[in-house]
Amino acid sequence: MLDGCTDWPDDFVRRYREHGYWQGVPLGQLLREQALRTPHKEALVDGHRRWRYAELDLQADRLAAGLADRGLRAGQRVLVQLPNVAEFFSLTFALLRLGVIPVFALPAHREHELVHLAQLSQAVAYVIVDRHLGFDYRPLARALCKQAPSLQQVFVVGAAETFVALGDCVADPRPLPAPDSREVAVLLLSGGTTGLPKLIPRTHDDYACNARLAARACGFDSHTRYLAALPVAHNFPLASPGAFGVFSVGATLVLAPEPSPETTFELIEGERITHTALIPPLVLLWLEMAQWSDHDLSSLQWLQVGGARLKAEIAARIGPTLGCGLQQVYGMAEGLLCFTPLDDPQARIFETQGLPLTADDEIRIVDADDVPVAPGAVGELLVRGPYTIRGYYNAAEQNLRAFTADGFYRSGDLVRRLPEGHVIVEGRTKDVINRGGEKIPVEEIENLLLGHPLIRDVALVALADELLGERSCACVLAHGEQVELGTINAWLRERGLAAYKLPDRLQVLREFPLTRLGKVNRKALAEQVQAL
Ligand code: OOB
Repeated sequence: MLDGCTDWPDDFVRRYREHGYWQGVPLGQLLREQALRTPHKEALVDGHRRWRYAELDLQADRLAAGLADRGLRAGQRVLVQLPNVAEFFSLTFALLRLGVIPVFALPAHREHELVHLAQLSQAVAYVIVDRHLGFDYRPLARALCKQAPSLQQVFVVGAAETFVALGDCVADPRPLPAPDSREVAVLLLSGGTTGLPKLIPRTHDDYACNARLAARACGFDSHTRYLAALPVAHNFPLASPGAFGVFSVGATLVLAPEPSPETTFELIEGERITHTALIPPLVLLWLEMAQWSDHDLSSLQWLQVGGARLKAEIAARIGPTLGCGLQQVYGMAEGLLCFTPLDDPQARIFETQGLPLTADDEIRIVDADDVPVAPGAVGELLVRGPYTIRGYYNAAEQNLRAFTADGFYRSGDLVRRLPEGHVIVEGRTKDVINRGGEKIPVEEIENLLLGHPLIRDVALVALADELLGERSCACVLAHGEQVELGTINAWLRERGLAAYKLPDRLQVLREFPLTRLGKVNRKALAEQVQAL
């Protein structure tokens, strides 16, 4: 396995193979098999572009050959920051076929996040689109290259300016040695744990298992027309089941440039979409707009919702308003996926986050001392299984904290389980703010803010919010002068912080409430500020 990654112990490898989770097929081959089976079937729709399976397969082969000619080699990492465009997939499959490992940044990430990702992964290349939703990624690439010396090449989808156009990196397909399915296929970003974002190595075997079994749990078949409304760089629309789930059954993927109802309702009607996935704040927006819209949404069969807790009252409005079924999804880029079964009674679908995907997802719910809690009680969810990582990439020290000695991942989520096994997410122990599904690592923002000349001390806390579930509030002790949200956020933006991580509110205080041990009492602080 790639250096810096933690492999599963041999007995687990044997078990996951015997039980059929790991099928020994690299992800690039999944597309090849589908292209041989149904070459003329529509694989991918991006605006006016429609690629059949044979075309997507050929594009990936041509790019793989072209990128190999430009020096990319198996085991190297490439930072990929693409929105929902067709090239995301031709490129991803090209890299997968070469054994080059994509590191998926979100389109919303900026210099601050990208420098960290490039350094952590030692990526040799960076792939962007020229512009998307009014933002030009080329100046960002120039700034990034100055700070991340490992980046030797930048490839651009669209107008390349001083860089190389991805469209020019094609060559005649040629046979390439297939990567080992036990190798790392992709590096995903963690939204999950305390501290700076970490990289999650997912192997061909485990990620294929993730997508294939998720597709089954969600009832995908070759007639499925899935709309990717969320950014496909995220694990949920990428492989849970998302795009890879779609390709695993020979279905059709339709890409939305952004998830607003204005854009997506038209696509649902025009493309006869059957399935899609959203985070809770978007559900609210869709429900609101559906009452006014005269778009025909009747093709929509299932709406998957995950990323943050969905309120039962909102869940209950989905069927009557959108005319489709709801499936709750509780997942994490580190692995574990839970889905409400499609045929569960309504109450279960509204009030739980579903059942683990496989019988070999071992779940432990423990107290602060790692002792299992009584059945039905709330505790931290620990998990081990055929598609859950055993360690972050190049993070030996953090891995000691994030994993138990016997290989369970500490999710940092507080959950309880019903007697039938359904998981209900009740809270968390980790220092992350879940802003409607977008994860804000508290420590990362606090460390940045501590660098501001007017800020003496800071604690970033989550406040309850109707739309987002949670929003972030920077509580600060200031040096004399006035500090204001606008100026602080402008300052953070200058440092290249992604917009979704900017504090929603700023509260200047004289002092922080402390715990008996003299640490900031975040819970008391959040309550105090919420009440102001
Ligand atoms: C998904 O993945 P990540 O890696 O961005 O975030 C994982 C964390 C979980 O540990 C949990 O804290 C939270 O997001 N979460 C939920 C949730 N789904 C995820 N909290 C409450 N209710 C839910 N339904 O967010 C993700 C990955 C794959 C599929 C779906 C979501």
